[in-house]
Amino acid sequence: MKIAIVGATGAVGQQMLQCLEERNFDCDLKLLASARSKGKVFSYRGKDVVVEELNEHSFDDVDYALGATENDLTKKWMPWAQKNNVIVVDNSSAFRLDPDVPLVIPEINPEDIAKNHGLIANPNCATIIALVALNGLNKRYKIKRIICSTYQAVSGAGVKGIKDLENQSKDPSIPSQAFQYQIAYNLIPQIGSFDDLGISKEEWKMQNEGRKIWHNDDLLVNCTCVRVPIYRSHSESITIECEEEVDVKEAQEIVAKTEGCVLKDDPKNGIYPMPLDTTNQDLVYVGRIRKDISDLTGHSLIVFCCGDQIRKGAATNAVQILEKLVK
Ligand code: 2RA
Repeated sequence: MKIAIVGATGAVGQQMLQCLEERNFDCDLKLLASARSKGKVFSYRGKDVVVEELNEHSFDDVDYALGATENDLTKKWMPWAQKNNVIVVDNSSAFRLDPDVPLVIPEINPEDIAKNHGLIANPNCATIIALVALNGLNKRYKIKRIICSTYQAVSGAGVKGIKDLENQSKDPSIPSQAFQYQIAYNLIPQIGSFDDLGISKEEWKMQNEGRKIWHNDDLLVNCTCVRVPIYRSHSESITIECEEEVDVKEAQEIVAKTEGCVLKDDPKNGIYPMPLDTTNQDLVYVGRIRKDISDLTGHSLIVFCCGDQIRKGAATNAVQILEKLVK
């Protein structure tokens, strides 16, 4: 079985390679990237793999592909893959809302994988981290509305974002490559362009994608997405309004048993999720669970969660989908 990683030298592509290696995924691997990266050598299961330049014949001998390129490039190479009946798991946002394309978090809607017509989309990182944290609570309390503030790591903007933070942490005068403003010692309340409602592209994703993943077209979400000077983990402060009355102790027990989650909730003893703790591992940490005192109906709960954006927010989720595909 031959698997291609498309965009193999970017932050997500490199993490996909590492995830496959960690899982000792039995396959021949093809690494595809731009001409700039052609000839670079990486190791996979003890063998050297040389990066090849992506072109229309790249998929002639490929069975599955993991997509780790931006939207425009993804739209260019997807037909090349589909012409060869390659099954693609794509991390870009290009096809996420296409009705014929399953949008999957394996812990939540694995049954949707089988509905694919050759393409499965990976949700946005902030969506994955929030919905994994909330999935058990949604099953028990039926979430109607989500109000979410995200604190998104620079890795969401790829290698350039990581480099900006590295450089500016030493010398803040170094101009940003990935952001409009200095990111070190700063916060930027913009991820993606704004529409006429003043909502950014990133902020629409959680509602649009959450509705598709949870099969709930009535889900209402209001997001404020902020870029923060953290390397790899996204953090999210989330208020959920539910159909059922919520109970904090029960909610803690539910989260502790929710697949993909770790309960970190003993604030008086300094136990709560922090981005440094979730960096470079695949679980979503959830804590600070408490009733929303501003909702007198008792139907609202607040949680705080953290997850590694490059791993569970992108690469690991895609590899988990691939594992279910090839089983
Ligand atoms: C970001 N979620 O954090 C977007 C894309 N990875 O920039």
